[in-house]
Amino acid sequence: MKDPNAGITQKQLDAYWMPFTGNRQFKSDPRIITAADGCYYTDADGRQIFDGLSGLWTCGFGHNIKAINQAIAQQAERLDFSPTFQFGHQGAFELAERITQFMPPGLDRVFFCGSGSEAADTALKIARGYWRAKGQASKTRLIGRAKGYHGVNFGGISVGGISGNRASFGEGIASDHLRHTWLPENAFTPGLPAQGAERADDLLDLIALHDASNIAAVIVEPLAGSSGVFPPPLGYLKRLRKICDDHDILLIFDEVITAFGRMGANTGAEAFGVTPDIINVAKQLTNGAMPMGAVVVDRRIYDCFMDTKAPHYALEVPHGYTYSAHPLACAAGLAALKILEDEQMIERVNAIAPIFEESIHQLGNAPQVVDIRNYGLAGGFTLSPYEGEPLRRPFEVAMSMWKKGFYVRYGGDTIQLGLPFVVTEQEISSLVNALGESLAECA
Ligand code: PXG
Repeated sequence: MKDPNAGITQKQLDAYWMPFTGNRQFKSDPRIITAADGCYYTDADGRQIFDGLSGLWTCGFGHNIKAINQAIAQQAERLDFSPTFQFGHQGAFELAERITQFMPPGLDRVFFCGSGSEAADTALKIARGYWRAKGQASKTRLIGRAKGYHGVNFGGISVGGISGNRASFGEGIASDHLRHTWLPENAFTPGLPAQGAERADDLLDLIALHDASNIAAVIVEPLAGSSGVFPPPLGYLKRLRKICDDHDILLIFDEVITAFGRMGANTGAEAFGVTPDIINVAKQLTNGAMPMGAVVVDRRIYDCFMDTKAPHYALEVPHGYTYSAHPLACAAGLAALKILEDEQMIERVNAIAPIFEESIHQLGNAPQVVDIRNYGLAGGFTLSPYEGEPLRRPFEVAMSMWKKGFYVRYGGDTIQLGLPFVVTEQEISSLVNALGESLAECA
């Protein structure tokens, strides 16, 4: 019998304050992961666990990708760290240009950071700085959307629309929120829901309230991910784009989950046919092997910052992180984007996505399932709550799945699936069968 705690002592368990984790529950029954390869984790008992969320939406290619590992190792030997304030290293420039090849035309200036949360706050600061540079300094308010997730820093939680992530922390920055796009009449719609484009008009109400002269930007996930996978209603993003254009408001797509393949396209912008002014990326950029985020901006935003009368040696934007464009992350990013292209990952997503869609919607009659949503290789289930305990059932389902050898994500009243791009039809079938059993057990 193996040690289920993998030799981790009680003192060690106590010392680690785990992120987004019920620490008391976890430490009473630890789930320790010791290795990963392909679509499977190994746990401390030696069990193989299927990775139903591609890590945390990070590892679309699966785990232990040799070309990425080698790129990181070789980079570490050559240049382990380089200051990126006032100095540059080759990988940063190379990766910036490479990223632009996956972005919609016009979005071709890249600011690096270390995570999706840093990308959110960076993009919001760039939006405010842009209007100030244009002499419209009153345009500071930032608009998010209910059910939106933009990480956990103060900007991100201010525009974020998951109240539980904000409730404990007091005042944020000046923001307001569109309503979410989930409508009961769309329940169980495969792909993009037909109803709800008019919810974009919420922005007109917020403009009437705050006035466009005080609004810097709107930030949305083209497909809301962590709140439970909510694809945009048909026509919604186009309408939002039009209103932003009409009122001189920047549109930011937070594509931390949707960029680099998961939507069966380079970006959600491409998948849904709408080009924002700024796109945030992270996660899949390095296939999760190194922490990295980036904010990709329309060239006219960059040019606006450069068009300054300040001395040529002055900073155009006093912003950046010690780990912006970290050499190891750049190496991982370059290797990952090469694989995305060479191994036709997007084509693979498009080939398997219809099978994923059909399979998960077979659970439409499973007990306690009140909605199923999907797009590309993202899927979300809403479960009916226990009386007075809305969060318990998804937790129980996810724990039951873990026991059966499947890692799925639970959050709020939802279960989320973000399958690896290299998943097989057989693996989808096993996962969906197990989920059906777990739902029945937790009915
Ligand atoms: N924006 C979006 C759209 C995200 O999904 C972040 C920003 C923040 O990224 P960092 O790297 O700071 O965590 C995210 C992160 C889930 C889940 O269960 C989703 C995320 C993170 C952890 C879990 O869906 N998304």
